[in-house]
Amino acid sequence: SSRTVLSALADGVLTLTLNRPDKLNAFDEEMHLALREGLQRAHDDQDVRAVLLTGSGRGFCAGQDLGNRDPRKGGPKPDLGSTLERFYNPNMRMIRSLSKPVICAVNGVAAGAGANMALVCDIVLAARSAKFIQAFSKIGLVPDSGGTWSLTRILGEPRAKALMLTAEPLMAETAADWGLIWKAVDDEALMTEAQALAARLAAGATLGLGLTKELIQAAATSSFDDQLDLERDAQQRAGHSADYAEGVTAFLEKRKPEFTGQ
Ligand code: T3D
Repeated sequence: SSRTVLSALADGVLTLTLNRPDKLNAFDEEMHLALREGLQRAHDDQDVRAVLLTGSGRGFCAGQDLGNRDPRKGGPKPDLGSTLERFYNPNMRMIRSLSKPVICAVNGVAAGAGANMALVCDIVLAARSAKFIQAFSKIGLVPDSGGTWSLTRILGEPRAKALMLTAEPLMAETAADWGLIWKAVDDEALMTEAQALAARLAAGATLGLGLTKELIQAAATSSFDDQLDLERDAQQRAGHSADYAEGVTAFLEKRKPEFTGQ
């Protein structure tokens, strides 16, 4: 495992910490690959039942490391379509398709692909001092990492366009008021609260939570009838899980359930 993404498993929570603090955790190839490795572990390891993504230092993630894109250094122009295809997009897809909850603790500024990566996560908490910046337009690029999809769906065109065309920072509190994230939390409380939430989810009925995530994501493109069918199929699977049996037993015995994730 790499030092550019710290990876630690405790109580079923795999915490992945972006760790290039001097660059506000901007992405270079090594950090992309390290994040991919962490997400792959989250997928493969049965002991991982929730993921907590955060950043070290005062920033969450400043998007692409522009030091690696210096035109003054000469050479051919970079093929950014290829870097999205090879590095950004696979990680965004892994977060979204992971059948375990991914909590994001946005500890500081989230800019460019860093902002949009946060929005791919399932539950986003942000420090009150954190801001989200669709920085792309300032350097002549288009928003990526799903930003044109997420912001447009969540906020609608008027706010998505204003944020993306102007690159004006959006404070955590407003992001929460607009429904872009789950909540803004006092800076000092962010990590405690995010860890508690991640631990709670990691102690949950993992199969059911994974299916729930899948269903919600399918809703965007399903008809009502199709969605009812998907719910039927997912409920059938959940109904066969050990955690469902435990959940009902615990209810009837008036005690807390002890879910195993199976
Ligand atoms: O290229 C491709 O593969 C295509 C994919 C693109 C995806 C993208 O994400 S494009 C967007 C890239 N990101 C940006 O344009 C954001 C650039 N950064 C900023 O605008 C500002 O740094 C922030 C608004 C994020 C934070 O501002 P502030 O004032 O709090 O901090 P700062 O002083 O600007 O940054 C602190 C240090 O981090 C500084 O280094 P120094 O001077 O102390 O040595 C700064 O250069 C460095 N840093 C911040 N962001 C980046 C970065 N270094 C490299 N790349 C960065 N993106």
